[in-house]
Amino acid sequence: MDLTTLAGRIRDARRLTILTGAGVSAASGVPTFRGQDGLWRQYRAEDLATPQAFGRNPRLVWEWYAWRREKIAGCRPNAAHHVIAAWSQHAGCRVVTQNVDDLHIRAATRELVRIHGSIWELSCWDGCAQGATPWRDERVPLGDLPPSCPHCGGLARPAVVWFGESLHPRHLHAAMDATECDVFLTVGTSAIVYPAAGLVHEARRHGAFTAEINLEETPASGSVDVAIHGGAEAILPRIAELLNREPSTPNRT
Ligand code: BJW
Repeated sequence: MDLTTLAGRIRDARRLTILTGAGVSAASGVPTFRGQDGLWRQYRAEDLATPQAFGRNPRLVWEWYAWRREKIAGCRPNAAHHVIAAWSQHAGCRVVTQNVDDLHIRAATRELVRIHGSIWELSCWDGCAQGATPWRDERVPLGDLPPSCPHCGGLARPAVVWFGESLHPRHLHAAMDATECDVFLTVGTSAIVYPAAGLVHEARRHGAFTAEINLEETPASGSVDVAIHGGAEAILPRIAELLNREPSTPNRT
């Protein structure tokens, strides 16, 4: 029943926004942050994804990122990425992801905002002017750790957003803008990391129909119009199938 309701809302929506988190890539084999597979050695993500952790021990943090890059390099987009990519071809659909794995890009998603950056990009930790603009480095393995900035020879960092760091204003603006929509779908995120976790509430304030797809309850579950429990890689294709049964779906201009 919930799936049919949600499919109907998506079909009628002129503006659809999808927020994704690590759960969307779980079926591709990318470890989530807070699941049982979220531990790397004895560290929690929260203890490594901070500027303080990097300042204390850049090599340790880089070893974690190098391990993740190797894992992600062997992963492919799953059915959830492909459904989202297909929907993104329609005008009015926007995708905001917290994921740094770039699997949405590999699935050819349009109108994508990567609010936490990309694990395949680096920037200068030492703050040189040229190295402030992230550069792409897809080498696996990455070579000597920690890597250096090609511009100043200083220390390079992953061009991702760590706890306590601000999102790029352009990304934050685009994400906030995307909360002005008819349907807001939050998929595979634990809904505890801000400002991303606040977007669904913002969308609701703007009058959007809100829905969550997750294996588990999250702090957002009680506030959304529809909370669907299940794997994104199974639920999204079922919604797509319901949409495809209609003659002219989705119905955005
Ligand atoms: C499935 C599934 C399947 C599994 N299908 N589902 C307001 C209130 C309180 C605190 C703050 C606040 N504003 C800011 C803060 C501080 C902080 C914060 O939010 N802390 C909270 C933990 C309390 N936020 C920040 O610091 C942010 N900066 C900021 O706001 O700047 C301004 C500011 C600065 C200082 C002070 C105040 C304001 C920056 C946040 C950056 C987060 N960075 C990371 C690392 C990115 C780089 C990297 O990848 O290494 O982003 S942390 C990590 O968490 C990563 C993720 O993108 C993010 C969210 O995780 P996600 O995607 O939800 O994954 P999981 O593992 O948590 O959940 C997976 C979910 O999937 C689960 O629910 C599963 O059930 C589900 N699932 N398989 C469907 N198959």
